[in-house]
Amino acid sequence: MPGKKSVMIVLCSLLLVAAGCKKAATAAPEPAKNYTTIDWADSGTISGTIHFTGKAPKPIQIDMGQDPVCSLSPANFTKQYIVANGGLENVFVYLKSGLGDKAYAPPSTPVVMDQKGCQYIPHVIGVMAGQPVKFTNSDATMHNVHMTPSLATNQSADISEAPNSPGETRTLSTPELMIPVRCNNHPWMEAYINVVSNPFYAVSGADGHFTIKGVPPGTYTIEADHEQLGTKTATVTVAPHQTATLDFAYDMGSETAH
Ligand SMILES: [Cu+2]
Repeated sequence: MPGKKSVMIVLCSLLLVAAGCKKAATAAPEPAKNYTTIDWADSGTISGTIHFTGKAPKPIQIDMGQDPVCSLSPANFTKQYIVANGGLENVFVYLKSGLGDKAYAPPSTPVVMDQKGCQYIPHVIGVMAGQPVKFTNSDATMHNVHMTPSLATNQSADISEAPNSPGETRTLSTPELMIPVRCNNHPWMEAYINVVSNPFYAVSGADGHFTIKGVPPGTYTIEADHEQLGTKTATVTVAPHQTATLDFAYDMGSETAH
């Protein structure tokens, strides 16, 4: 039966030759693993706040005048430091170690990063290694997704997306934090992708708060990462049905107290 499948195989082989096999290296299926599923009945929660002290640069309104479509969008501000009530937004928090040999299957549902109002939304995302990221364009202008991982095992991307494009999907295979995404058409557009090996992660919200649910009982190293201020780690013990509180504090070390 020389059906669709064999045609696909021939096509793929040709593409591999053309692409120097780079794509195949990351797209190869992983060997079957004994995956652990989240035990919601016996798990705990890690919850806390990313505190910020000192004086952060105030968000600056971006001049989007170079693109008439962008300039019609709502005002767009820099997102490096968003502090509200002493809490820092857009900090990626994840379970760095302590799971032992537990492995979790990457979801097949993509994490979506949209281009809307000539900015990436959300500004910071988390995704599991092997889980797709979908880049969509909700704007009536041409955008570009230029993703530049540092690790050779994660494939970079440079995707042009037409107005109101339904989007393209890419998958990163290896854990790596704060992979930058920029738009070649609009130099102010910037976002970060965090690839991790387990589903226990969160991004701090507008008040600096984060919550990670479904964590199996145990003692873990948790890491927080901010695009400018870097990483901080802490240890936390999670008990069944309990919420363990874990706060992090970043300080710009300025003359202004919080
Ligand atoms: Cu753009």
